[in-house]
Amino acid sequence: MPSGIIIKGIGGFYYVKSENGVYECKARGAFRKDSKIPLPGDEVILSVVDEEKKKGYIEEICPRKIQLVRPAVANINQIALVVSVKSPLPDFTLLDKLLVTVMQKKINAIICINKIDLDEEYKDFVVDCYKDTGFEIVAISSVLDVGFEQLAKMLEGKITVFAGQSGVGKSTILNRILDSYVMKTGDISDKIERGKHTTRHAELLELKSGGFVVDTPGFSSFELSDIEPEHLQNYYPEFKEYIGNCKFVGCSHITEPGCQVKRPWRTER
Ligand SMILES: Nc1nc2c(ncn2[C@@H]2O[C@H](COP(=O)(O)OP(=O)(O)O)[C@@H](O)[C@H]2O)c(=O)[nH]1
Ligand SMILES: [Mg+2]
Ligand SMILES: [Zn+2]
Repeated sequence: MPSGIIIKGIGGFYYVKSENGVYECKARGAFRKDSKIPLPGDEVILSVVDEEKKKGYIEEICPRKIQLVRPAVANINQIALVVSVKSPLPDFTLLDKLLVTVMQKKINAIICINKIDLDEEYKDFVVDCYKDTGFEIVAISSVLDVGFEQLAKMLEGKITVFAGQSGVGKSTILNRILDSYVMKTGDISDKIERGKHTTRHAELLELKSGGFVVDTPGFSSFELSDIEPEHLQNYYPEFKEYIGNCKFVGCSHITEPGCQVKRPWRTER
């Protein structure tokens, strides 16, 4: 039986991309007994009932490597966290929460700094803030037409979810990337729709380079799961060289005197 990857699910139908094209499938396999619900990103085994009309059944869901809850998508390789230098200003707390979460889930992250045409200096400041984290950083502007090649390289052959506040330019970036890199030349109206809609169902959009991207409507809130306050420091890679040098044992790096984690930041700015 052929295998494929679910690219979207709508109204009980799942669209499965396989070697021979995209099949419209219903779920029927034994996995339903375990109330396992197929997700975009799932690798599945399907049985074809009509080759001409491209219809089939999902018979089996392969074990998931990873699963996100919001957006509900499986087997992603990385998350591109998008902030803009202006309109809106970066929400650093949200960005940090997302970075902590991806580290906890052991997902790779890319920090995309968008709309750099609006404030070059502030872009440098944001890069400076995150340069020691070890995460990949890319600066983008659709107005100046920069950063897209670098970003496209980072997306090659991977499933990447785009996340960030609404208005930072996620859909613009994706339309742009899909314009230049999409496999099939998509229908124009379809593309406009895609830009307008705040996508409710996660959908895998295929890149020419073999990877997929997933748009999200943006996070208004985000919950960190199960991290003890004293362990939070371990999710900031740039703290590592200073932790343990603070004056007080158990320093929370907030207001304690002699804190070495805060010190370099205070003196440099
Ligand atoms: N100046 C500037 N504006 C941009 C850029 N990218 C997107 N925008 C604008 O930002 C607004 C929000 O973009 P959108 O892609 O819908 O953001 P999303 O909510 O994150 O999907 C739109 O008005 C875009 O035209 C950019 O590189 N520079
Ligand atoms: Mg959008
Ligand atoms: Zn400290």
